[in-house]
Amino acid sequence: MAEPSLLEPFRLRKEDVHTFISNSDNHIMRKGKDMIGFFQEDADPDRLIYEVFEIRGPHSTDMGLTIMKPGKIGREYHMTKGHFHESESADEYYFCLSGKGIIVMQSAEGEIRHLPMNEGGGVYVPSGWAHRTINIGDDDFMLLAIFPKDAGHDYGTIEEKGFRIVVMEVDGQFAVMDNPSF
Ligand code: PAN
Ligand code: ZN
Repeated sequence: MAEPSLLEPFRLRKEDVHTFISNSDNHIMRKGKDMIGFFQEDADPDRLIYEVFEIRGPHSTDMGLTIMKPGKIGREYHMTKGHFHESESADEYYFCLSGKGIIVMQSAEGEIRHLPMNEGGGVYVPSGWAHRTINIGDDDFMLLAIFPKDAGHDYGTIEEKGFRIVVMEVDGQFAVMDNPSF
């Protein structure tokens, strides 16, 4: 594995995400073909849904910048796969740099929360809660996430069962609905 990058003090605004991107250690792209089974309908395999640029911090935390494209698959808004952290103690902080979205969180016991995320706002994801973000706006939805190095990402549980709720477009508005396949 590459050595962690040594970081200078920096700030991050929506205008200068390119600086973060050009310093990133890892780039993940999720297209329709990478998300088969996550949406109720399958997306065009080549459609870009979101990208993540990660910077490994030199000490206890890593950072991820997620850029989600606007759009829907059928009536379901673009969303991330969503995951639990493998480490039981790994919590996470999310900050919205631009756009309009929702974060859904679900505990191992099935308790569910959904919170709006808009430019300038942040959200705390406690340890033990799976999390997924959804772009309900017409523009890119950009998020900075900060998480412990040893967090680990468990995608399998969500891939198999999904979240208890889905976010769909109904009459031109977003609506949070029970997931029929949960
Ligand atoms: C984020 C997510 C990112 C992409 O950096 O990894 O938004 O979502 P998925 O990992 O679910 O595809 C984070 O929560 N890191 O822990
Ligand atoms: Zn996470």
